[in-house]
Amino acid sequence: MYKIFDMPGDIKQGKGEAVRGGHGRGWLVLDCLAPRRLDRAPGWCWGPGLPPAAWVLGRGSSRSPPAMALQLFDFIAQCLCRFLAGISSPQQRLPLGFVFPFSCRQTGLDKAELISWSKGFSCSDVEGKDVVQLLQSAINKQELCHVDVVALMNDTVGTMMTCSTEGEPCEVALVVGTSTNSCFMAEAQQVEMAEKASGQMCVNTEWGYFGDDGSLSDILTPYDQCVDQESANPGEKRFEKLVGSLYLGEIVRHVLTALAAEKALFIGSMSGDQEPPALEALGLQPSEQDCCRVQQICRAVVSRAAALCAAGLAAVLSHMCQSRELEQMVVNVGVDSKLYWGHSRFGETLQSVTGLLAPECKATLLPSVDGTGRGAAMVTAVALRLAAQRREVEQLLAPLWLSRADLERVQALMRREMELGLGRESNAGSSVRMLPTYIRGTPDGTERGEFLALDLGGTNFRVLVVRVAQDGIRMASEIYVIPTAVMQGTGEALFDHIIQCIVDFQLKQNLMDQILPLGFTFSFPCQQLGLDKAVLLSWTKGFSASGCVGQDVVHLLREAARRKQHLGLKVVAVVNDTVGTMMSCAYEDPKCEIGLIVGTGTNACYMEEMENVGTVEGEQGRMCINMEWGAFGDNGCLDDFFTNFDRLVDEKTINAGKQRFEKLISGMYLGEIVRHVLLALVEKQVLFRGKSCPKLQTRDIFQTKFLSTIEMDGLALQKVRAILQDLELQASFEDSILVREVCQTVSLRAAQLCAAGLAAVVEKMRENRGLARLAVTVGVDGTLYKMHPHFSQNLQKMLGDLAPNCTVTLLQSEDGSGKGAALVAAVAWREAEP
Ligand code: 0WK
Ligand code: BGC
Repeated sequence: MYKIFDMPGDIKQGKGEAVRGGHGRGWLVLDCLAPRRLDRAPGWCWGPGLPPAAWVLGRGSSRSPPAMALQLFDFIAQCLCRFLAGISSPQQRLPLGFVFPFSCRQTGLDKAELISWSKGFSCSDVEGKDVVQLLQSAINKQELCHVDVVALMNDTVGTMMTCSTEGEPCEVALVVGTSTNSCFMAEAQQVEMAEKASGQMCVNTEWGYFGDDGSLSDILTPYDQCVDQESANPGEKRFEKLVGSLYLGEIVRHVLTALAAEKALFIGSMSGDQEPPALEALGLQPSEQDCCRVQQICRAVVSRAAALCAAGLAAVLSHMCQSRELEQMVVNVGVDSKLYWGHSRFGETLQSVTGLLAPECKATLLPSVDGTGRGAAMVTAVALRLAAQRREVEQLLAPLWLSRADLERVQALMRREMELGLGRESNAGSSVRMLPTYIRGTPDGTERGEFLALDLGGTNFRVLVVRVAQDGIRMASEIYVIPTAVMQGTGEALFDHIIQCIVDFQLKQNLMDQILPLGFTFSFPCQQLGLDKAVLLSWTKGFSASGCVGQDVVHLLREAARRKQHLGLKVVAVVNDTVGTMMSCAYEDPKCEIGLIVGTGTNACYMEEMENVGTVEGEQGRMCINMEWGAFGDNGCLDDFFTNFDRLVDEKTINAGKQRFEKLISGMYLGEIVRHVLLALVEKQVLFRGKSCPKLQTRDIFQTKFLSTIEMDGLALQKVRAILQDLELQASFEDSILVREVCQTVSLRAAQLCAAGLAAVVEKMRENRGLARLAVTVGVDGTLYKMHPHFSQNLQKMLGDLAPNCTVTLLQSEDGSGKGAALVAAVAWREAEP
């Protein structure tokens, strides 16, 4: 069973005009096994039937195999050339639909890999190849550059579409010609190979192979065994060899031979080794009785073929009826069959036996008068529309696709901004502020004690108590919400709120009577003036509390404690969340010398050589630098990489023009970028049928967490539709796929940009240390990094590509930076002790 494709809505309704080839539009249909009558179909059809030579090219020929494939498709292209020379095709571009009646693994309307030849075809070097590609390159060789192969389909599908156009939707098709096959509209959720979880999907049964597993052995006669043994593919296509007209004559011949050998036929008119068929023509003098018997045998063979077909058809119909949970099912079956036309008994037997075996299904057999031409034209028309839509989508998404060169450029720009940021003179001109943290080393395991820690700046505000002991670290914590009104109110209110949470926590933890050293993770850009002194340079991530920028945040906290008469507060260290994360992970892995946050915001810190830190006195040892890379590009150095979608997002933020790198990467913004891309696709009529979506106009309605869900592997598209339904978006299957592609595009860009930034850092550290190879660990935290199904892999992969001389381990922080803040407090406390 091979999935072909789902029947897009408009085919189902059989929109006539495409078929009628309205407005002079035409499609080329190539039916490589079609009978001549096809040229009656509207639009351009052609099917001269390939000369046997083309079929067997490669069998017994001395030429090298590859040539064979080329020869077949060259031959087809030459015929097409002659055909087009004979007609004046009005349009520039000529879309071509290719009816290819062989079993193919189809991965798109214009992508189909040949699984195996049959019907005597055996051109070498085609199996396993994309047949559309082979045909297109042969056509291009004929300088037919205006012909595009836009769709390939099995002849059963062409038949089903053709019979559907006559206003009678067909959901099953049967081809009984040289060989036999069928297709039907299956319930998508039944088709495991397909992702589609709702609606229907056309499935090409390739029932010719039925019985190849021996399941038909009890009905195969010795005559069938003979025909199979003598065929080009013994043991294969057993069902086909019982039904297809390529074999029926042979079956009859073997029956006649056997009967003649048993002197039950042609008594006295046969010489042992003469072949019997076509009686007189074969030099036989058949008696009246012989003729009757031969007729009987022919009828028996054809009736059996028809009955077997009916059994197969009944199986398909019952399956459809059950999978649709119907008592009764009325269905039209498109039939393209020489036997059907050529042999009255065949049609009758097929109809009656089907009715017998599937009484719950009322099947109307609709013989296709046009073969597959008309249907193929329909599919080609849809393929064309889908291809045009695809071009629209690619045009719109292209600015979000970053090439390797783009990312190397971002890496180089980051490196340059880092160098500028470290320079005393050049610091002001850099968008990456490279803030010294006064942290000179990572934990050495001797830290001890009990500490309070605050973690402000991420999704949640956390208060923690951290006990650092010989046997490890134990923590207890509580999460508190910072309401938007407080985030964007006054500084006093914000810090008062923080103190209130601390008091609540100490009460709950029974710590009110203890004065514990406190480490404060404050995840905003601060000019650190000492371990416990940091001046806020600017707010980010939606915070804008007044009266804080330019202030020492530790002082603001102490003031609030004083206002709240909470005298038990002993702030000994304030750190950025990147630093807290690095310290926390370094406690587990001493090679951890970089901290990375990809959460609401994004940022990184790393251990820089003091000799390179021009903004701080001293040449010895190292110091942790908080890069504040979120602001990378605020000086315009990244403008080439900003798309209109990014500009639309930035314009609506409370810090427009700021944190530009952050707004390409972090969780606060990815959902918004996706929302704007979706709106643009709706406007281009390639999403949600171009219907306006009021809810989608709402800012922040498409949350970044949706990306993590939608991009989850194996997530049924039903789930994607459910998310979109919650946004009052009626998404089709195609819409859901497109929405997922947009999410993947936006999150991949974020991960790759992050990798470019990190590559600049590790490469600098490697050069700093004059190493050929650097092995380093990066402590990582942040909801986006932790929750997104592919972010970390995409980051790791691109990092490996951009910094091949560095072995970078991304170590996910489990306890957040609160633990890191406590470790910094422990070091500060130890050093402060007399
Ligand atoms: C957890 C850390 C915290 C940091 C946060 C970032 O403990 O310091 O600010 O990760 O991730 P977010 O919560 O913004 O997703
Ligand atoms: C802040 C950084 C912080 C990062 C991650 C950014 O918006 O400027 O200080 O490290 O978010 O939370």
